[in-house]
Parts: sequence; structure tokens; C-alpha cells
Amino acid sequence: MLKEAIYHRPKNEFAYAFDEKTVHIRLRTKKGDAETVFLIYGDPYGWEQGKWMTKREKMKKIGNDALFDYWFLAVTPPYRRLRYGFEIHSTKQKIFYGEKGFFDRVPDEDIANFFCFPFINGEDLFQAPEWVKNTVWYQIFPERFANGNKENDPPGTLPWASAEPASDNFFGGDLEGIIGKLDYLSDLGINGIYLTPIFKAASNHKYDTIDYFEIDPQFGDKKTFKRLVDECHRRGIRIMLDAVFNHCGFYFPPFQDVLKNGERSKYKDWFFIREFPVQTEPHPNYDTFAFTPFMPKLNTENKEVRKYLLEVGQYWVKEFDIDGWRLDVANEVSHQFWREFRKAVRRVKKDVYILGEIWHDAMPWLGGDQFDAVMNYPFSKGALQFFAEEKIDGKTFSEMIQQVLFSYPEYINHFAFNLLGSHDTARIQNIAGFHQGKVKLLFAFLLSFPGSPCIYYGDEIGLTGENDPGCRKCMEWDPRKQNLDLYRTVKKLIQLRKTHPIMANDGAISFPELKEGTEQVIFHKENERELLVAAMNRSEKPVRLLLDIPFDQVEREYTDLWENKKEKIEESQFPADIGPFGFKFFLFQ
Ligand code: ARE
Ligand code: CA
Repeated sequence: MLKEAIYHRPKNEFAYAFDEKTVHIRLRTKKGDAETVFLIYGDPYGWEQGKWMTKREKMKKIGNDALFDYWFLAVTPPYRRLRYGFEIHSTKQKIFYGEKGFFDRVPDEDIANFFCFPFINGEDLFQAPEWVKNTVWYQIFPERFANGNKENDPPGTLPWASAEPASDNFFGGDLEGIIGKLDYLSDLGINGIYLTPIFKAASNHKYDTIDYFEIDPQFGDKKTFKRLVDECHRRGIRIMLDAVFNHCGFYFPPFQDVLKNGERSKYKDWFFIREFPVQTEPHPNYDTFAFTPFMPKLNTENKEVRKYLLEVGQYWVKEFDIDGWRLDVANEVSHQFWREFRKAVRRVKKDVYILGEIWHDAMPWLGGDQFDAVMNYPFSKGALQFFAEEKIDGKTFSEMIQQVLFSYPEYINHFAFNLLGSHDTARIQNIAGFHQGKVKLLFAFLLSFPGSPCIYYGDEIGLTGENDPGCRKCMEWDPRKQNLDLYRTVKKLIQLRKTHPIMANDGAISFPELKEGTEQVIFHKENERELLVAAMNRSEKPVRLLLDIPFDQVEREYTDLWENKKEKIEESQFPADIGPFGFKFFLFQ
């Protein structure tokens, strides 16, 4: 056995309190190395006649990525505290693994040799709003969605869709435009809207905030925004705004004051100015987002800045009843700030969704004290590489996706903000080479995966575009130019997700192992009552897959969800025919 590959560490994704009573334990071993793993555990104070009382329970192998196998067990320690270790068996060897390393027998004469999960404290539990699990999001870039009011168009506004999107052109999209299209969105079936920034700013994307307490006049005013929120809520749609707290815009008055008054400005400590006088050319001599002088980094450690931004966080929740905050460049702002932010907004409304924009591994933000979720770009990357770009096979894809899943506690995965693309990436149409079968598969995967999926505006009707600014085209509203077949597919997938909770978050997901070169992906989802088997074929050739069904499901009926047809199976392997670029969802109840 390769000891170097064996890994566990408590109080993160390897051991966490799942609820008030349950601790989830995971172990990592080299792929294919261990045959059986037992968890040996007991209460730290449970001694009888000089002997520590333990239990020994078999762990379940729940999956693998390219290099490792993952083992799992849920434990409910009667007194909410736990010491534990692993007995790992291979064909040739048996070893014990605990906090003090490896032993060739169970070293239970001293519990210091075991891992420690000290206590399940209720207030430390991860608490994210339940509604998020049943939400299908729709991301809107307001300048490009719909123009509902020509009066507020900025000077030089171009006729809708009359030009390619550029970093400096305007087409007049606004909040009234969104209100006017809520029926369209309800028909599609989404029930959450994420708006990129809407506060006063100079650019078309509005990530360069000038006033965090005002709606940009090109988008409307507070009255219109209130109407938007109310109209959304009336239709059961939640609404999430974008908070840009890492930096402000160049024209943010405090920064302008620093430009004007230099060292004498009372705002000089609101930013990170390296030297005076402040200079923007040829390079800014202050910290910025990336290297753009137009986005000076805010010093969130400064008390006044902190107070100001926390007030912003509370204001839009309190006064306008918004349901979520998406936090821009969240990983460049301090953890301490986000801890305070969470407390501040949750004081106003208990079930606000707090979503960090982090493209990378994000466990340090997801311990329950900062964010409820992050934008799941690693998910997008895997899905695009497999379905759209055909860069990887089904085996590698399953391993990549499992690696994403095993990077987080199970509950985190149910709140993950899964996306295929955004205003920061090329459109899925372009990445898929305009292949409609591939695009449909991407949606089928997104909308049957655990988490909180998000559709980038226009992707549902086939909008195209390369990277920013290409991906920010005006929405196509002419039905003759919309891909209605795609729209119907997306709509049906959303409906299936809503009708069958197992298509969403009610069930534990697993991936059967596939052979190298496989052009399909298969996953199972299971709860106490049901089993869902999803099979997707990224190939122009039809395939017959032999799907393994757990024995107790045999001789029972299943439903082909897409066709809404009931069928019977008689054996534990059943052949499923999947057409070119097709997908199937089989539900056993
Ligand atoms: C403008 C131009 C771009 C140009 C850029 C260079 O349009 O073509 O490349 O300037 O400076 C906003 C606007 C952008 C604008 C930008 C700067 O929407 O149009 O770009 O401001 O003025 C990283 C960050 C992540 C960030 C992305 C863009 O980690 O937080 O870069 N995303 C947010 C928003 C953006 C927004 C800003 C931040 C700034 O979502 O829309 O941009 O407020 C890898 C890395 C990631 C990296 C990612 C994307 O995977 O690991 O860390 O994200 O690529 O580059
Ligand atoms: Ca307008």
C-alpha cells in the first residue's frame, strides 16, 4: 500500500459535522490500493476497566478521481464527540492510520494516536438557505438584456443588436426591460435571477462603482428596482445582486478626493496608495484590480471603508428585500471582512444567499462562516472539455467531476453555483463549435447535477459570442432568430428538475468506473426511495450501454423520464440505447 497517498485531516472536507448529530468521515487512498477500510471510533471519555471502548464499522468506497479512491462513513456519536482512526486492508497488508501516523495494529492504549473530532457545536454548522437547492438561476447582464425605456438611454446608444458588443458601447438595456421579460423567464421555468452590477458606474458592465447606494440612471431608479424585486417575488423568483467590494470605480468620490487632495485627503487610507502624488499613467502607483487604473483596490481593513461597505450590504437587503449577494473578486478581500459581512447581512435577513466569485479551490471560504457557495468554474471546465471540446474522455471527465465533488463537504455541493458560462467566458455555442447536440448535452448535465444551476442569458436560445466583450451581445428577442428547439429542451430539463427532486439535490451522486476512451458519461443518484441513472452520449454514433442496476431494483419498473415512458427490467444489467449526442434519465422508484 502506498502510505504516502493516504490522507485524512479533520474539520474540513475530510471530516465535518453534517448536521447536529452526524459527522461525515472521508478517507483518501491510492486508487486501486485498498480493498476494505474500517473506521474504528469511540467516545474520547468512554473507558471501561482501563480499556477504551470502540466500534469498528466498514466504510464505503464512494468514488475516485484520477489518482485516488475515496471512502466514506456517516457516524452519529451519542455524545457528539469522536476519536477515530482507519484500519486499511489491502490483499497483502493491514495497517492502522491515525493522527500520529501509521501503526501495524490498532494503538488503542492511547487515544492521542487517533484523529479527533472534538464536538459538534450547533452554531458552527454550515447553514445555507434551503431555497437555493431548488433554484434554477438566470444570469442577466442588464445593459444587454432588454431595453424597456428609451428615455434613460445614455448618449450615443446604438440601436439594439446593431453592432458587435465592445467594451465601450451601449445598447440601452435596463431594469424596465427585465420587468417586461419576466413572463418569458417564468415560461422558461427559472426561479432566480442574478444581475451583474446595477449601481451607478461609468462603464457598460458597471464593475467600476461610483455610488453603491444608487441605481445607475441608465438602468432606472430605486422605484423601478423595487418594482422589479416585487414582480420577481410575486412570480416566485429570487433576486441576487453583484457587490464589487474588492475595488471601486475611478470616479468613486473618495478616490477622486484622493486624486485631488493627495496626502491631505481624508480618504487616503481608503486605498493602497504606494506614494504621493497619485499617478495613473503609465502605471498606477496604487493597488488596483488586475492592473487597471480604473479600479482602485479598496482598503477593507480601514474602519470607515468597512462600515461603509457593510452598510451597503445591509441596505439593499433591508430596503429592497433582495435574496442574495454575489461577491466580486471575493478571494482578494480578507476573510475577516467576509465574516463580518455574513453576520451583518444575515442579521437583516436570515436566508440571504452569499455567493463568492472564486474560480479556484475555495474550501477556506466555505467553512460556514463566510460564503454559502462559490461560482463553480471547475465544474464548467470539466463539462466543456468533455461535451463541447471533446478534449477528454468520459473516464477522465467522471474523475474530474468527482475531484470537484470530493473537494467539499457533501452539503456544500448542494448549494454550489454551477454554470456553463458567464459574462467572463466565451459562449457555450462557440466552445461547442455551434454543435446543437453538444449544447443540449451541456444543459442536460448542468440541469441534472446536484447544486444550484445557472443559465447565462441567451444561452437557452443559442446566443453566440467569443470571450468578453463578445459574450455580452444583445439578447435576441425575435423568435424567428431564436433557437426554439434548444429553448424547448432547456425548458423541459428545468421542468424535470422541478418535478423530480432527485434530478436536483435529493440523492447522493456516484459515478461508475468507465473504460479509457469512453465517449459516454454515466452517473447514479440515490435516495431512500429512488434511483436515478443518467447516461449521456457525446458521440455521433448511437450506443448500447449495459447499465448496472443494484440488485434490489431488479424486476421492477422504471421510467424513462425524457420520454415519460414506463418500462420493466428483468436483469441487473440492462441495455440502454442512446442516440447520437443523446441523453437518458432512468428513474427507479
Ligand atoms: C476589461 C476588458 C478585458 C480585459 C481586462 C484586462 O474588457 O477584455 O481582459 O479589462 O484588465 C470587469 C469587466 C471586464 C473588464 C474588467 C477590468 O467585466 O470586462 O475587463 O472589469 O476592467 C479573474 C478574477 C475574477 C474576475 C476575472 C475577470 O479572479 O474575479 O478575472 N472576475 C470579476 C467579474 C468581471 C469583472 C471583474 C472581476 C472586475 O466577474 O466581469 O471585470 O470587477 C482564470 C483565473 C481567474 C480569473 C479567470 C478569468 O481562471 O484563475 O482568477 O478571474 O481566469 O480571467
Ligand atoms: Ca434604456
